[in-house]
Amino acid sequence: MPVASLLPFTATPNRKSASPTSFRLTEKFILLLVFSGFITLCFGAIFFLPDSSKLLSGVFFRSSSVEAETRAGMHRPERGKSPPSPPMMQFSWDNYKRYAWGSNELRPISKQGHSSNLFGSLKGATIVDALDTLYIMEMYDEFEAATEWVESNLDFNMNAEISVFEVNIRFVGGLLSAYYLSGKEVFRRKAVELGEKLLPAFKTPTGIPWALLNLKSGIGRNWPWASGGSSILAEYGTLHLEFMHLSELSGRPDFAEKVMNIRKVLNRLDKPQGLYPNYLNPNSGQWGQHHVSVGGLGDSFYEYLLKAWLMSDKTDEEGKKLYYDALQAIEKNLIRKSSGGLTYIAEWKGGLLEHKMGHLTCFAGGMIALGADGGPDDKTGHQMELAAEIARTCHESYARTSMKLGPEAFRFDGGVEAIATRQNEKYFILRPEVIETYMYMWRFTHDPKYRQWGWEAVQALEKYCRVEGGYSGVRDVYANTPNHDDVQQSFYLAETLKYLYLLFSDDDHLPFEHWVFNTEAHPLPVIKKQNVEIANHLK
Ligand code: DMJ
Repeated sequence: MPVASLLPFTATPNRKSASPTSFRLTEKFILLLVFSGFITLCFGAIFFLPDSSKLLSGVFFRSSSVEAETRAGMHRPERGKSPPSPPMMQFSWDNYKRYAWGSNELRPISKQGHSSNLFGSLKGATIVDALDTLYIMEMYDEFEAATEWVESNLDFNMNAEISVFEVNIRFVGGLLSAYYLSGKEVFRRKAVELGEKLLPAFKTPTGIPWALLNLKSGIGRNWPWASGGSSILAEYGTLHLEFMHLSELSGRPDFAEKVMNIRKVLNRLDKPQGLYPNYLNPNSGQWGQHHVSVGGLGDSFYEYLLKAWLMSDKTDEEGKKLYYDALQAIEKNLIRKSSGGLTYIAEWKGGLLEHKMGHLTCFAGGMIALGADGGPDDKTGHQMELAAEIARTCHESYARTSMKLGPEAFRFDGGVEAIATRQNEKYFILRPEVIETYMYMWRFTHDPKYRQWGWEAVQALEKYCRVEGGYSGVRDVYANTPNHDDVQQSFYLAETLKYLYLLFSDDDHLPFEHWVFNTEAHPLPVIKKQNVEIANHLK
């Protein structure tokens, strides 16, 4: 509630000309009394916060300019006011709760539960993925219901073959964030318990983990389609942030040891042109096919190098060097400009470029902006320009469709630019990466076009993806009417709606100097310098 509304005599039109000095002495006294009461209340509230939140109070809690009126309805937000996503979150959540409670995801057209093979028979992906978004949006009743579900139903003791990467980024990441935000012990306990269940995945000759793991037997294997039985760069390279926090919270060094060993294996290998191929055999420790991508199969590996450095309070110099060296190789070998002036990140197959960029690749605008001011040789300005160009290209991929939503992949060949040409690349599954980049660009530049672009995405989501039972992906963003895929992905609640919310919030809401977002948008606190002994000890 704004302080002004607590006062007995706020400036009304009749009083417009009354300056504070024109108040009578008794009015001044009452004003002072009410104001000091308000301050006392604030301190009292901080005192009663749970422990972890107390540490972060003043860091996490929003500034007064983002009002708590956001659930009222959809309207175009003014700068710093009422993000559009809480009503969207409410609608997604209510429908999930009504039709699919306990299932991994919601089918919003057929109004029933949905699960992909990524989670095996594990349950509740949407609940765990959405916990922190509910908390951040102050949907505390919903957060309580989700907490109760986790306490009574989230069970890892099952004969389930799961994706180590997906379970780590969504379940471990979701539980860790929920713990750090709410201070509730159940989340810490469940995160560590699940982390322990994932450890057998690292039982390979090199310590590079399997992609798939049976939680009961501890037997792992790789995706049958992956080159020569390889593990995938974006999968084994996207465990670092969560595992460092698991060591931090459990006092067990083995989580950190496992991910630091991945770096050691990579450091020993030759990198073609300084690039990291997407496939690595966990038995031989040799690269598989020389395919390189900053999109699918590669993406979050690069993200986690940068964020490992940031999350270590900038003590992880190795992570920093690996990130900036990799970015340099990416710029030299993969980043190109189209004849129409659009900068894009191509894919690399054994030295040949495929002039295609994925929706997934669009996260890179945000990543490059986030890393810009730590770059070597005063590259900050250059990297910010690069990030802005990528954001523009990704916006173009949205703007050039009928629905103003981006395709899964778009090309820069055969006479097209930023347009999908293959039918199986025209779908949109509520992915977050473009909005994620708008959010980072907004924070670093305050250029209003990023909020404008975010608002365009909100309108398109409402027009084409919102259905009676929730939000659905669409099969062809170039069509005039939507053909829905009938899935409300858990990352829509974890990422897309959260990044939209942050795009329209003030900068001091989850500020970057204190929080790092995992690749599923789960905020993890920076581990302050005095707490990084475990990591240093392992190097
Ligand atoms: C999310 O699960 C994560 O962002 C991951 O890194 C990539 N894919 C999805 C969203 O598109």
